[in-house]
Amino acid sequence: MVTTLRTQGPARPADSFPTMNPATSEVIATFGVFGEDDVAGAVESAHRAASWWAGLSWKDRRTRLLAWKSYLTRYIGRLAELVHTETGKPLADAQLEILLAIVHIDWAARNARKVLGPRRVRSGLVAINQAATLEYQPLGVVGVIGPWNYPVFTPMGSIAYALAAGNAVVFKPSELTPAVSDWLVSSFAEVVPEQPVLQLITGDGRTGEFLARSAVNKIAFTGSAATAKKVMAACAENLTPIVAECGGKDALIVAADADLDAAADAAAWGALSNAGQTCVGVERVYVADGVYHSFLEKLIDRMAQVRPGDDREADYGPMTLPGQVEVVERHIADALARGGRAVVGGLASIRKPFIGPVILTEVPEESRAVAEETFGPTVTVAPVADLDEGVRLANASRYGLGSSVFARNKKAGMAAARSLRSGMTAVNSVISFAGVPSLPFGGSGDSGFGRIHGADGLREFTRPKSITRQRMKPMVNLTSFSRTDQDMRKLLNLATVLHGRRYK
Ligand code: TXE
Repeated sequence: MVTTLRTQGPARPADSFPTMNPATSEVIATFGVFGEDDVAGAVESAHRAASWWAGLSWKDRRTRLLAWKSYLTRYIGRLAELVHTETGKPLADAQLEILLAIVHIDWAARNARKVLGPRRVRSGLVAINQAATLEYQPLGVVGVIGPWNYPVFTPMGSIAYALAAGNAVVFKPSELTPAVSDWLVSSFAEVVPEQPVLQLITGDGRTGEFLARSAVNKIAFTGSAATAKKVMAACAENLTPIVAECGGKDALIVAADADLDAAADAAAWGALSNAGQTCVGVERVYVADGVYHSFLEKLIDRMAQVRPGDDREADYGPMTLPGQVEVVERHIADALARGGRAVVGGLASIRKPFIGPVILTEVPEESRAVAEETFGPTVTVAPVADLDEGVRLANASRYGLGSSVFARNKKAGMAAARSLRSGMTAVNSVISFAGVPSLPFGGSGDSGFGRIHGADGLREFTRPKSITRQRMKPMVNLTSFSRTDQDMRKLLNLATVLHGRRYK
Protein backbone atom coordinates (compact mmCIF):
# COMPACT_ATOMS: atom_id res chain seq x y z
CA MET A 1 0.00 0.00 0.00
CA VAL A 2 1.42 3.36 -1.05
CA THR A 3 0.04 6.35 0.81
CA THR A 4 0.98 9.86 -0.25
CA LEU A 5 -0.64 13.09 0.74
CA ARG A 6 -1.16 15.22 -2.33
CA THR A 7 -1.89 18.90 -2.23
CA GLN A 8 -2.35 21.15 -5.22
CA GLY A 9 -2.27 24.88 -5.77
CA PRO A 10 -1.55 27.43 -3.08
CA ALA A 11 -3.72 25.82 -0.41
CA ARG A 12 -2.92 22.99 2.01
CA PRO A 13 -6.13 21.23 2.90
CA ALA A 14 -6.40 20.00 6.47
CA ASP A 15 -8.38 16.78 5.90
CA SER A 16 -7.61 13.94 3.58
CA PHE A 17 -9.30 10.92 2.03
CA PRO A 18 -8.01 7.72 0.43
CA THR A 19 -8.58 6.49 -3.11
CA MET A 20 -8.90 2.75 -3.57
CA ASN A 21 -8.68 -0.01 -6.13
CA PRO A 22 -12.36 -1.07 -6.37
CA ALA A 23 -11.46 -4.68 -7.19
CA THR A 24 -9.19 -5.21 -4.17
CA SER A 25 -10.08 -2.30 -1.82
CA GLU A 26 -6.34 -1.57 -1.61
CA VAL A 27 -5.56 2.08 -0.89
CA ILE A 28 -3.72 3.70 -3.82
CA ALA A 29 -3.03 7.18 -2.43
CA THR A 30 -4.42 9.84 -0.11
CA PHE A 31 -5.61 13.26 -1.23
CA GLY A 32 -6.51 16.49 0.52
CA VAL A 33 -10.11 17.61 1.04
CA PHE A 34 -10.29 21.16 -0.31
CA GLY A 35 -12.36 23.47 1.88
CA GLU A 36 -14.06 26.71 0.89
CA ASP A 37 -10.94 28.89 1.31
CA ASP A 38 -8.75 26.37 -0.51
CA VAL A 39 -11.16 26.38 -3.44
CA ALA A 40 -11.39 30.18 -3.45
CA GLY A 41 -7.57 30.36 -3.47
CA ALA A 42 -7.33 27.97 -6.41
CA VAL A 43 -9.95 29.93 -8.38
CA GLU A 44 -8.18 33.20 -7.64
CA SER A 45 -4.85 31.97 -8.97
CA ALA A 46 -6.73 30.43 -11.91
CA HIS A 47 -8.00 33.92 -12.84
CA ARG A 48 -4.43 35.19 -13.04
CA ALA A 49 -3.46 32.15 -15.09
CA ALA A 50 -6.48 32.69 -17.33
CA SER A 51 -5.34 36.22 -18.22
CA TRP A 52 -1.91 34.89 -19.14
CA TRP A 53 -3.30 31.95 -21.13
CA ALA A 54 -5.86 34.10 -22.97
CA GLY A 55 -3.06 36.54 -23.81
CA LEU A 56 -1.10 33.87 -25.72
CA SER A 57 -1.66 33.65 -29.46
CA TRP A 58 -3.93 30.96 -30.93
CA LYS A 59 -0.79 29.33 -32.31
CA ASP A 60 0.94 29.27 -28.91
CA ARG A 61 -2.04 27.66 -27.19
CA ARG A 62 -2.38 25.17 -30.01
CA THR A 63 1.31 24.21 -29.80
CA ARG A 64 1.07 23.68 -26.04
CA LEU A 65 -2.10 21.61 -26.27
CA LEU A 66 -0.58 19.48 -29.02
CA ALA A 67 2.50 19.02 -26.80
CA TRP A 68 0.18 17.80 -24.03
CA LYS A 69 -1.50 15.41 -26.45
CA SER A 70 1.90 14.09 -27.48
CA TYR A 71 2.92 13.63 -23.81
CA LEU A 72 -0.26 11.65 -23.08
CA THR A 73 0.33 9.50 -26.16
CA ARG A 74 3.93 8.76 -25.15
CA TYR A 75 3.01 7.94 -21.55
CA ILE A 76 -0.29 6.19 -22.33
CA GLY A 77 0.97 3.00 -20.69
CA ARG A 78 1.48 4.67 -17.29
CA LEU A 79 -1.78 6.56 -17.33
CA ALA A 80 -3.72 3.48 -18.48
CA GLU A 81 -2.21 1.46 -15.63
CA LEU A 82 -3.45 4.09 -13.17
CA VAL A 83 -6.95 4.19 -14.73
CA HIS A 84 -7.03 0.39 -14.53
CA THR A 85 -6.02 0.43 -10.86
CA GLU A 86 -8.34 3.23 -9.77
CA THR A 87 -11.51 2.28 -11.72
CA GLY A 88 -10.97 -1.47 -12.09
CA LYS A 89 -11.60 -1.41 -15.84
CA PRO A 90 -9.43 -3.65 -18.08
CA LEU A 91 -6.15 -2.12 -19.26
CA ALA A 92 -7.20 -2.16 -22.93
CA ASP A 93 -10.39 -0.24 -22.10
CA ALA A 94 -8.29 2.30 -20.21
CA GLN A 95 -6.03 2.69 -23.24
CA LEU A 96 -9.03 3.13 -25.54
CA GLU A 97 -10.46 5.79 -23.26
CA ILE A 98 -7.17 7.73 -23.24
CA LEU A 99 -6.83 7.44 -27.03
CA LEU A 100 -10.28 8.98 -27.45
CA ALA A 101 -9.31 11.82 -25.11
CA ILE A 102 -6.16 12.39 -27.19
CA VAL A 103 -8.26 12.64 -30.37
CA HIS A 104 -10.39 15.31 -28.69
CA ILE A 105 -7.41 17.38 -27.46
CA ASP A 106 -6.02 17.24 -30.98
CA TRP A 107 -9.30 18.41 -32.56
CA ALA A 108 -9.92 21.17 -30.03
CA ALA A 109 -6.34 22.47 -30.41
CA ARG A 110 -6.44 22.46 -34.21
CA ASN A 111 -9.92 23.93 -34.61
CA ALA A 112 -10.19 26.55 -31.88
CA ARG A 113 -9.02 29.44 -34.03
CA LYS A 114 -11.19 28.49 -37.01
CA VAL A 115 -14.33 28.15 -34.86
CA LEU A 116 -13.77 30.98 -32.40
CA GLY A 117 -11.42 33.47 -34.03
CA PRO A 118 -12.57 36.84 -35.38
CA ARG A 119 -14.52 36.74 -38.63
CA ARG A 120 -16.29 39.30 -40.75
CA VAL A 121 -20.02 38.76 -41.10
CA ARG A 122 -22.48 40.49 -43.47
CA SER A 123 -23.90 43.68 -42.07
CA GLY A 124 -27.00 43.88 -44.30
CA LEU A 125 -28.34 46.70 -46.45
CA VAL A 126 -29.66 48.87 -43.62
CA ALA A 127 -26.25 48.83 -41.92
CA ILE A 128 -24.18 48.67 -45.10
CA ASN A 129 -21.82 51.37 -43.82
CA GLN A 130 -20.77 49.15 -40.88
CA ALA A 131 -18.09 46.45 -40.89
CA ALA A 132 -19.40 43.65 -38.64
CA THR A 133 -17.06 41.31 -36.78
CA LEU A 134 -17.90 38.29 -34.65
CA GLU A 135 -15.51 36.50 -32.32
CA TYR A 136 -15.79 34.15 -29.37
CA GLN A 137 -13.83 35.18 -26.30
CA PRO A 138 -12.89 32.97 -23.35
CA LEU A 139 -15.05 33.13 -20.23
CA GLY A 140 -12.12 33.20 -17.80
CA VAL A 141 -12.11 30.27 -15.36
CA VAL A 142 -14.13 27.12 -15.97
CA GLY A 143 -14.82 24.77 -13.05
CA VAL A 144 -15.00 21.15 -14.20
CA ILE A 145 -16.78 18.70 -11.87
CA GLY A 146 -15.98 15.24 -13.17
CA PRO A 147 -17.22 11.67 -12.82
CA TRP A 148 -15.37 8.42 -12.16
CA ASN A 149 -16.58 6.12 -14.95
CA TYR A 150 -14.28 7.54 -17.68
CA PRO A 151 -11.94 9.67 -15.55
CA VAL A 152 -9.81 10.73 -18.55
CA PHE A 153 -12.21 10.83 -21.50
CA THR A 154 -15.25 12.45 -19.87
CA PRO A 155 -13.72 15.45 -18.09
CA MET A 156 -11.43 15.94 -21.12
CA GLY A 157 -14.55 16.71 -23.16
CA SER A 158 -14.80 19.89 -21.10
CA ILE A 159 -11.14 20.48 -20.14
CA ALA A 160 -9.60 20.29 -23.63
CA TYR A 161 -12.31 22.45 -25.20
CA ALA A 162 -12.30 25.02 -22.39
CA LEU A 163 -8.48 25.29 -22.56
CA ALA A 164 -8.45 25.51 -26.36
CA ALA A 165 -10.98 28.34 -26.12
CA GLY A 166 -8.51 30.27 -23.91
CA ASN A 167 -9.87 29.56 -20.40
CA ALA A 168 -8.09 28.35 -17.29
CA VAL A 169 -9.65 25.28 -15.63
CA VAL A 170 -10.09 24.26 -12.01
CA PHE A 171 -10.83 20.54 -12.04
CA LYS A 172 -12.69 18.78 -9.21
CA PRO A 173 -12.67 15.11 -10.16
CA SER A 174 -14.82 12.44 -8.57
CA GLU A 175 -13.60 11.43 -5.11
CA LEU A 176 -13.24 7.93 -6.62
CA THR A 177 -10.60 8.91 -9.20
CA PRO A 178 -8.31 11.66 -7.85
CA ALA A 179 -5.08 9.80 -8.68
CA VAL A 180 -5.83 9.65 -12.42
CA SER A 181 -6.82 13.32 -12.34
CA ASP A 182 -3.67 14.28 -10.42
CA TRP A 183 -1.58 12.55 -13.09
CA LEU A 184 -3.46 14.38 -15.86
CA VAL A 185 -3.07 17.78 -14.24
CA SER A 186 0.64 17.17 -13.49
CA SER A 187 1.20 16.12 -17.10
CA PHE A 188 -0.30 19.42 -18.27
CA ALA A 189 2.06 21.30 -15.94
CA GLU A 190 4.96 19.50 -17.68
CA VAL A 191 4.09 21.23 -20.95
CA VAL A 192 2.69 24.48 -19.49
CA PRO A 193 4.88 25.14 -16.43
CA GLU A 194 4.53 28.95 -16.37
CA GLN A 195 1.09 29.33 -14.76
CA PRO A 196 -1.49 27.05 -13.09
CA VAL A 197 -3.72 27.03 -16.17
CA LEU A 198 -5.13 23.63 -15.22
CA GLN A 199 -5.45 23.01 -11.47
CA LEU A 200 -6.69 20.08 -9.43
CA ILE A 201 -8.85 20.43 -6.35
CA THR A 202 -9.87 17.23 -4.60
CA GLY A 203 -12.64 16.27 -2.22
CA ASP A 204 -16.23 15.08 -2.26
CA GLY A 205 -19.51 16.81 -3.10
CA ARG A 206 -18.82 19.61 -0.60
CA THR A 207 -15.69 20.63 -2.50
CA GLY A 208 -17.72 20.52 -5.72
CA GLU A 209 -20.32 22.76 -4.13
CA PHE A 210 -17.64 25.26 -3.05
CA LEU A 211 -16.44 25.34 -6.64
CA ALA A 212 -19.97 25.93 -7.94
CA ARG A 213 -20.37 28.85 -5.50
CA SER A 214 -16.91 30.28 -6.21
CA ALA A 215 -15.84 32.99 -8.64
CA VAL A 216 -15.69 30.62 -11.64
CA ASN A 217 -17.26 31.84 -14.86
CA LYS A 218 -18.88 28.53 -15.79
CA ILE A 219 -19.32 25.04 -14.41
CA ALA A 220 -19.04 21.95 -16.61
CA PHE A 221 -20.67 19.13 -14.67
CA THR A 222 -20.85 15.39 -15.38
CA GLY A 223 -22.72 13.13 -12.99
CA SER A 224 -26.27 12.34 -11.90
CA ALA A 225 -29.33 14.49 -12.67
CA ALA A 226 -30.01 14.77 -8.93
CA THR A 227 -26.57 16.27 -8.26
CA ALA A 228 -26.82 18.50 -11.36
CA LYS A 229 -29.86 20.15 -9.74
CA LYS A 230 -27.85 20.87 -6.58
CA VAL A 231 -24.97 22.26 -8.66
CA MET A 232 -27.40 24.48 -10.59
CA ALA A 233 -28.89 25.76 -7.36
CA ALA A 234 -25.42 26.65 -6.07
CA CYS A 235 -24.55 28.30 -9.42
CA ALA A 236 -27.79 30.28 -9.33
CA GLU A 237 -26.41 32.48 -6.52
CA ASN A 238 -23.94 34.15 -8.89
CA LEU A 239 -25.85 33.45 -12.12
CA THR A 240 -22.96 31.18 -13.07
CA PRO A 241 -23.86 29.27 -16.23
CA ILE A 242 -23.56 25.49 -16.34
CA VAL A 243 -23.27 22.74 -18.91
CA ALA A 244 -24.60 19.45 -17.54
CA GLU A 245 -24.08 15.89 -18.77
CA CYS A 246 -26.17 13.66 -16.56
CA GLY A 247 -26.34 10.12 -17.87
CA GLY A 248 -28.99 8.32 -19.85
CA LYS A 249 -31.16 5.32 -20.53
CA ASP A 250 -30.03 4.68 -24.07
CA ALA A 251 -32.03 2.43 -26.36
CA LEU A 252 -30.81 0.31 -29.27
CA ILE A 253 -33.46 -0.45 -31.91
CA VAL A 254 -33.18 -3.45 -34.23
CA ALA A 255 -35.14 -3.29 -37.51
CA ALA A 256 -36.49 -6.42 -39.21
CA ASP A 257 -33.86 -6.14 -41.99
CA ALA A 258 -30.90 -5.53 -39.62
CA ASP A 259 -27.67 -7.51 -39.61
CA LEU A 260 -28.57 -9.44 -36.45
CA ASP A 261 -25.04 -10.67 -35.73
CA ALA A 262 -23.68 -7.13 -35.85
CA ALA A 263 -26.61 -5.83 -33.78
CA ALA A 264 -26.20 -8.52 -31.10
CA ASP A 265 -22.45 -7.99 -30.95
CA ALA A 266 -22.86 -4.22 -30.56
CA ALA A 267 -25.68 -4.56 -28.02
CA ALA A 268 -23.57 -6.91 -25.88
CA TRP A 269 -20.59 -4.56 -25.90
CA GLY A 270 -22.74 -1.46 -25.46
CA ALA A 271 -24.45 -2.99 -22.42
CA LEU A 272 -21.49 -4.67 -20.73
CA SER A 273 -18.31 -2.76 -21.46
CA ASN A 274 -17.03 -0.85 -18.44
CA ALA A 275 -19.51 -2.96 -16.40
CA GLY A 276 -22.34 -0.90 -17.92
CA GLN A 277 -21.03 2.23 -16.18
CA THR A 278 -21.28 4.30 -19.35
CA CYS A 279 -23.59 7.28 -19.75
CA VAL A 280 -24.17 6.27 -23.39
CA GLY A 281 -24.19 2.53 -22.65
CA VAL A 282 -27.03 0.40 -24.06
CA GLU A 283 -29.65 -0.17 -21.33
CA ARG A 284 -32.74 -1.04 -23.44
CA VAL A 285 -33.09 -2.99 -26.69
CA TYR A 286 -36.25 -2.90 -28.84
CA VAL A 287 -36.38 -5.54 -31.59
CA ALA A 288 -38.76 -5.85 -34.54
CA ASP A 289 -41.17 -8.74 -33.87
CA GLY A 290 -40.16 -10.92 -36.80
CA VAL A 291 -36.50 -11.15 -35.72
CA TYR A 292 -36.95 -10.89 -31.95
CA HIS A 293 -36.23 -14.54 -31.12
CA SER A 294 -33.27 -14.86 -33.52
CA PHE A 295 -31.76 -11.66 -32.15
CA LEU A 296 -32.30 -12.69 -28.54
CA GLU A 297 -30.65 -16.03 -29.16
CA LYS A 298 -27.59 -14.31 -30.61
CA LEU A 299 -27.44 -11.79 -27.76
CA ILE A 300 -27.73 -14.55 -25.14
CA ASP A 301 -24.97 -16.43 -26.89
CA ARG A 302 -22.63 -13.43 -26.79
CA MET A 303 -23.45 -12.14 -23.32
CA ALA A 304 -23.18 -15.56 -21.70
CA GLN A 305 -19.53 -15.70 -22.84
CA VAL A 306 -18.54 -12.38 -21.28
CA ARG A 307 -16.95 -12.41 -17.83
CA PRO A 308 -16.14 -9.75 -15.24
CA GLY A 309 -13.00 -9.89 -13.10
CA ASP A 310 -9.76 -8.15 -12.23
CA ASP A 311 -7.46 -10.54 -14.09
CA ARG A 312 -5.91 -9.66 -17.46
CA GLU A 313 -8.36 -11.84 -19.42
CA ALA A 314 -11.53 -10.38 -17.83
CA ASP A 315 -13.89 -8.62 -20.27
CA TYR A 316 -14.88 -5.96 -17.78
CA GLY A 317 -14.09 -4.97 -14.23
CA PRO A 318 -15.85 -4.38 -10.91
CA MET A 319 -18.48 -1.78 -10.11
CA THR A 320 -16.38 1.31 -9.44
CA LEU A 321 -18.96 3.05 -7.23
CA PRO A 322 -19.72 0.58 -4.40
CA GLY A 323 -23.29 1.93 -3.90
CA GLN A 324 -24.13 1.21 -7.55
CA VAL A 325 -24.34 -2.53 -6.80
CA GLU A 326 -27.49 -1.92 -4.72
CA VAL A 327 -29.04 0.15 -7.55
CA VAL A 328 -28.46 -2.68 -10.03
CA GLU A 329 -29.82 -5.22 -7.53
CA ARG A 330 -32.96 -3.11 -6.99
CA HIS A 331 -33.58 -2.81 -10.71
CA ILE A 332 -33.23 -6.55 -11.33
CA ALA A 333 -35.43 -7.43 -8.32
CA ASP A 334 -38.11 -4.94 -9.40
CA ALA A 335 -38.12 -6.31 -12.97
CA LEU A 336 -38.49 -9.90 -11.72
CA ALA A 337 -41.21 -8.93 -9.22
CA ARG A 338 -43.20 -7.32 -12.05
CA GLY A 339 -43.17 -10.51 -14.14
CA GLY A 340 -39.89 -10.02 -16.01
CA ARG A 341 -37.58 -12.95 -16.80
CA ALA A 342 -33.81 -13.12 -16.53
CA VAL A 343 -32.65 -15.10 -19.58
CA VAL A 344 -28.97 -14.57 -18.79
CA GLY A 345 -27.85 -14.19 -15.17
CA GLY A 346 -30.14 -12.70 -12.54
CA LEU A 347 -29.84 -11.70 -8.91
CA ALA A 348 -27.22 -14.42 -8.46
CA SER A 349 -24.98 -12.53 -10.93
CA ILE A 350 -24.27 -10.02 -8.17
CA ARG A 351 -21.01 -10.99 -6.48
CA LYS A 352 -19.73 -7.73 -5.02
CA PRO A 353 -17.82 -5.85 -6.33
CA PHE A 354 -18.49 -7.74 -9.59
CA ILE A 355 -21.78 -8.22 -11.42
CA GLY A 356 -22.09 -10.83 -14.17
CA PRO A 357 -24.04 -10.08 -17.39
CA VAL A 358 -27.84 -9.95 -17.04
CA ILE A 359 -30.46 -9.96 -19.81
CA LEU A 360 -34.03 -9.21 -18.75
CA THR A 361 -37.06 -9.81 -20.99
CA GLU A 362 -40.82 -9.28 -20.60
CA VAL A 363 -40.13 -6.36 -18.29
CA PRO A 364 -42.97 -3.79 -18.10
CA GLU A 365 -41.98 -0.41 -19.50
CA GLU A 366 -42.78 1.36 -16.21
CA SER A 367 -40.39 -0.79 -14.17
CA ARG A 368 -37.14 0.64 -12.83
CA ALA A 369 -34.95 -1.42 -15.16
CA VAL A 370 -36.60 0.31 -18.13
CA ALA A 371 -37.33 3.77 -16.73
CA GLU A 372 -34.30 4.60 -14.52
CA GLU A 373 -30.57 4.67 -15.22
CA THR A 374 -29.20 1.29 -14.07
CA PHE A 375 -25.50 1.96 -14.81
CA GLY A 376 -24.68 -1.74 -14.57
CA PRO A 377 -24.03 -4.74 -16.86
CA THR A 378 -27.71 -5.40 -17.48
CA VAL A 379 -30.00 -4.86 -20.47
CA THR A 380 -33.72 -5.22 -21.13
CA VAL A 381 -34.90 -6.65 -24.46
CA ALA A 382 -38.46 -6.21 -25.77
CA PRO A 383 -40.24 -6.90 -29.08
CA VAL A 384 -41.81 -4.03 -31.05
CA ALA A 385 -43.99 -3.98 -34.18
CA ASP A 386 -41.51 -1.94 -36.22
CA LEU A 387 -38.92 0.85 -36.13
CA ASP A 388 -41.62 3.44 -35.44
CA GLU A 389 -42.77 1.69 -32.28
CA GLY A 390 -39.14 1.24 -31.23
CA VAL A 391 -38.58 4.99 -31.64
CA ARG A 392 -41.78 5.77 -29.70
CA LEU A 393 -40.73 3.60 -26.73
CA ALA A 394 -37.14 4.83 -26.86
CA ASN A 395 -38.40 8.41 -26.72
CA ALA A 396 -40.78 7.70 -23.83
CA SER A 397 -37.98 8.36 -21.33
CA ARG A 398 -37.03 11.22 -19.04
CA TYR A 399 -33.53 10.87 -20.47
CA GLY A 400 -32.35 11.78 -23.97
CA LEU A 401 -28.61 11.22 -24.31
CA GLY A 402 -27.62 8.62 -26.93
CA SER A 403 -29.25 5.85 -28.97
CA SER A 404 -28.53 3.31 -31.72
CA VAL A 405 -30.46 1.94 -34.69
CA PHE A 406 -29.61 -1.20 -36.62
CA ALA A 407 -31.20 -1.30 -40.08
CA ARG A 408 -29.91 -2.36 -43.52
CA ASN A 409 -32.23 0.12 -45.26
CA LYS A 410 -30.24 3.36 -45.12
CA LYS A 411 -33.24 5.65 -45.53
CA ALA A 412 -35.23 3.91 -42.79
CA GLY A 413 -32.21 3.86 -40.46
CA MET A 414 -31.54 7.58 -40.94
CA ALA A 415 -35.25 8.45 -40.57
CA ALA A 416 -35.39 6.57 -37.25
CA ALA A 417 -32.15 8.26 -36.13
CA ARG A 418 -33.67 11.69 -36.83
CA SER A 419 -36.87 10.84 -34.92
CA LEU A 420 -34.99 9.74 -31.82
CA ARG A 421 -35.05 12.54 -29.26
CA SER A 422 -31.52 11.79 -28.04
CA GLY A 423 -28.60 14.17 -28.58
CA MET A 424 -26.61 11.53 -30.48
CA THR A 425 -27.58 8.43 -32.48
CA ALA A 426 -25.35 5.75 -34.00
CA VAL A 427 -26.69 3.85 -37.02
CA ASN A 428 -25.36 0.27 -37.34
CA SER A 429 -22.87 0.74 -34.48
CA VAL A 430 -22.85 1.84 -30.84
CA ILE A 431 -21.29 4.87 -29.15
CA SER A 432 -19.32 5.71 -32.33
CA PHE A 433 -20.35 9.40 -32.08
CA ALA A 434 -18.15 9.79 -28.97
CA GLY A 435 -15.06 9.17 -31.11
CA VAL A 436 -15.93 11.80 -33.74
CA PRO A 437 -14.51 15.00 -32.23
CA SER A 438 -16.36 17.31 -34.62
CA LEU A 439 -19.74 16.03 -33.33
CA PRO A 440 -21.25 17.77 -30.31
CA PHE A 441 -22.07 15.52 -27.34
CA GLY A 442 -24.87 16.11 -24.83
CA GLY A 443 -28.51 15.46 -24.15
CA SER A 444 -31.87 16.80 -23.11
CA GLY A 445 -34.31 16.22 -20.24
CA ASP A 446 -32.71 14.37 -17.32
CA SER A 447 -29.61 13.87 -19.48
CA GLY A 448 -28.79 17.55 -19.04
CA PHE A 449 -28.16 20.41 -21.45
CA GLY A 450 -25.42 22.18 -23.34
CA ARG A 451 -22.76 20.46 -25.42
CA ILE A 452 -19.17 19.35 -25.14
CA HIS A 453 -17.05 18.29 -28.20
CA GLY A 454 -17.04 19.83 -31.65
CA ALA A 455 -17.56 23.46 -32.57
CA ASP A 456 -20.53 23.71 -30.16
CA GLY A 457 -18.27 22.33 -27.42
CA LEU A 458 -15.70 25.05 -28.06
CA ARG A 459 -18.36 27.78 -28.14
CA GLU A 460 -19.83 26.45 -24.88
CA PHE A 461 -16.80 27.90 -23.06
CA THR A 462 -16.87 31.33 -24.68
CA ARG A 463 -18.95 34.45 -24.91
CA PRO A 464 -19.78 35.74 -28.36
CA LYS A 465 -18.41 39.21 -28.95
CA SER A 466 -20.05 41.32 -31.66
CA ILE A 467 -18.34 44.45 -33.02
CA THR A 468 -19.54 46.96 -35.59
CA ARG A 469 -17.01 49.43 -36.99
CA GLN A 470 -18.33 52.32 -39.00
CA ARG A 471 -16.40 52.36 -42.29
CA MET A 472 -18.22 55.33 -43.88
CA LYS A 473 -20.87 57.88 -42.99
CA PRO A 474 -24.41 56.50 -43.39
CA MET A 475 -26.68 57.87 -46.10
CA VAL A 476 -29.25 58.41 -43.37
CA ASN A 477 -28.09 58.73 -39.78
CA LEU A 478 -30.74 56.78 -37.92
CA THR A 479 -29.12 57.00 -34.51
CA SER A 480 -29.12 60.77 -34.23
CA PHE A 481 -31.61 63.42 -33.09
CA SER A 482 -30.83 65.16 -36.38
CA ARG A 483 -32.84 62.43 -38.17
CA THR A 484 -35.68 63.96 -40.21
CA ASP A 485 -39.14 62.78 -41.25
CA GLN A 486 -37.85 62.57 -44.79
CA ASP A 487 -35.06 60.22 -43.62
CA MET A 488 -37.70 57.98 -42.04
CA ARG A 489 -39.78 58.00 -45.24
CA LYS A 490 -36.71 56.90 -47.22
CA LEU A 491 -36.08 54.14 -44.73
CA LEU A 492 -39.67 52.90 -44.80
CA ASN A 493 -39.62 52.89 -48.63
CA LEU A 494 -36.45 50.80 -48.53
CA ALA A 495 -38.07 48.45 -45.98
CA THR A 496 -41.09 48.00 -48.28
CA VAL A 497 -38.82 47.05 -51.20
CA LEU A 498 -36.71 44.72 -49.08
CA HIS A 499 -39.29 43.09 -46.81
CA GLY A 500 -42.78 44.03 -47.99
CA ARG A 501 -43.19 41.39 -50.67
CA ARG A 502 -46.21 39.13 -50.13
CA TYR A 503 -45.47 35.45 -49.39
CA LYS A 504 -47.94 32.76 -50.27
O1 TXE B 1 -22.64 10.97 -9.04
P1 TXE B 1 -22.70 12.46 -8.54
P2 TXE B 1 -22.11 9.63 -8.40
C1 TXE B 1 -24.86 8.63 -12.59
C2 TXE B 1 -24.98 7.14 -12.41
C3 TXE B 1 -24.54 6.93 -11.00
C4 TXE B 1 -25.07 8.16 -10.32
C5 TXE B 1 -24.37 8.51 -9.04
O2 TXE B 1 -26.32 6.73 -12.56
O3 TXE B 1 -25.13 5.82 -10.42
O4 TXE B 1 -24.88 9.17 -11.29
O5 TXE B 1 -22.97 8.61 -9.24
C6 TXE B 1 -19.68 15.85 -7.39
N1 TXE B 1 -22.11 20.01 -5.61
N2 TXE B 1 -23.62 9.01 -13.21
O6 TXE B 1 -22.48 9.50 -6.96
O7 TXE B 1 -23.13 12.57 -7.13
C7 TXE B 1 -19.02 14.54 -7.01
O8 TXE B 1 -18.03 14.75 -6.04
C8 TXE B 1 -21.11 19.89 -6.51
C9 TXE B 1 -23.69 9.33 -14.61
O9 TXE B 1 -20.67 9.51 -8.74
O10 TXE B 1 -23.50 13.18 -9.55
C10 TXE B 1 -18.49 14.07 -8.37
O11 TXE B 1 -17.28 14.73 -8.67
N3 TXE B 1 -20.57 18.73 -6.86
C11 TXE B 1 -22.46 9.87 -15.11
C12 TXE B 1 -19.57 14.53 -9.34
O12 TXE B 1 -20.28 15.56 -8.65
C13 TXE B 1 -21.05 17.61 -6.31
C14 TXE B 1 -21.19 9.64 -14.48
C15 TXE B 1 -20.55 13.45 -9.75
O13 TXE B 1 -21.16 12.94 -8.60
C16 TXE B 1 -22.10 17.65 -5.36
C17 TXE B 1 -21.28 9.37 -13.07
C18 TXE B 1 -22.64 18.92 -5.01
N4 TXE B 1 -23.64 19.05 -4.14
C19 TXE B 1 -22.47 9.05 -12.51
N5 TXE B 1 -22.37 16.38 -4.97
C20 TXE B 1 -22.37 10.22 -16.54
N6 TXE B 1 -23.09 11.24 -16.94
O14 TXE B 1 -21.61 9.61 -17.27
C21 TXE B 1 -21.52 15.57 -5.66
N7 TXE B 1 -20.72 16.31 -6.46
